[in-house]
Amino acid sequence: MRRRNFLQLTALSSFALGVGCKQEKPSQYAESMKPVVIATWNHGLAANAAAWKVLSSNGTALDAVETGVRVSEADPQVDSVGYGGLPDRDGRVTLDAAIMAHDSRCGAVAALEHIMHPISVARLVMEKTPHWMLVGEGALQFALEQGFKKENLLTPQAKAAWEQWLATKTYKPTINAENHDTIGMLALDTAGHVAGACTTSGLAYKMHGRVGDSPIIGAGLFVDGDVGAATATGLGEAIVRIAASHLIVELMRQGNTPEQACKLALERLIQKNPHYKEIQVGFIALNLQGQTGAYGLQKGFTYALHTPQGNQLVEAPHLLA
Ligand code: SD4
Repeated sequence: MRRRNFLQLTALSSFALGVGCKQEKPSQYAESMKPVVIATWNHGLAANAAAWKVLSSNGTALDAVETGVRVSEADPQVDSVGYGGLPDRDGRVTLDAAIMAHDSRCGAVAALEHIMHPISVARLVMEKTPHWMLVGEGALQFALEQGFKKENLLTPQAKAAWEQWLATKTYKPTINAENHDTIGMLALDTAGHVAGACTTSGLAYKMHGRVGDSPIIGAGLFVDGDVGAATATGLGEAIVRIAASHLIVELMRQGNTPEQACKLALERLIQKNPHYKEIQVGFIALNLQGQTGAYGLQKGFTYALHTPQGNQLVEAPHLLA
């Protein structure tokens, strides 16, 4: 896949990989590490750059994560998010997204069709309705009422890939080392608030109506303003079994670094998913001191980290040999 073509391992990775060190002086660390934004996969770099514009002008983490992931949603080259996303097995592009703020407000959409920016619809579900999630036709109806434009999100490239898949006549959608790309993004702003967003077209060639982990608060995304935030990418069916993002935040609350928390969650995930060797899952996490961490189940999970020192792509450590 394209994103692996320009992997850079830099000096920053030793910071990003965290090496499990606990913070001696959290308050000083906080001073030096705000703002910060971290996002999954190679396309997280472009998303981070957009988020950084918001953060560096003292914008909120919530605005930053929404602005950031919209870049991937609009990019036809990113085939697991928004426009250009691979369709379900019936050829329909159905989108899942969630957003969460430091004060625990959250919004989500699932199985939403024809709308390029599901993350912005999720934010409006949070801000303008008494609910946290809308799905399918109801989510579309709400989006149209809010002024979003109905569009065809199936690009010729994604349609061709689906037609090729149809010809195989097998039904075993998987998320292995190559089939994934969901963007999850976490940010800490200059005011010390965290927020997160996660948006995806989900598992390629899924059954129509299938919803993954990404829009499920606690599974694909979780934010706690007292602790930090976490988000997930990979096979949703495996991630929901351990409510992974909530678990990671709770592990950080208990004193683990973001990297340790991501690793421990993956250890739990393999206990609960006997077929773990066939799938890929990746987690990223951020705490209130601006410390970040990530872990992949298998080799190849990359993430983008933007600190005041710059925007870098990092390969996460991985659990399986
Ligand atoms: C899902 N977690 O729908 C998503 C897919 C994903 O990168 O992460 N793709 O299960």
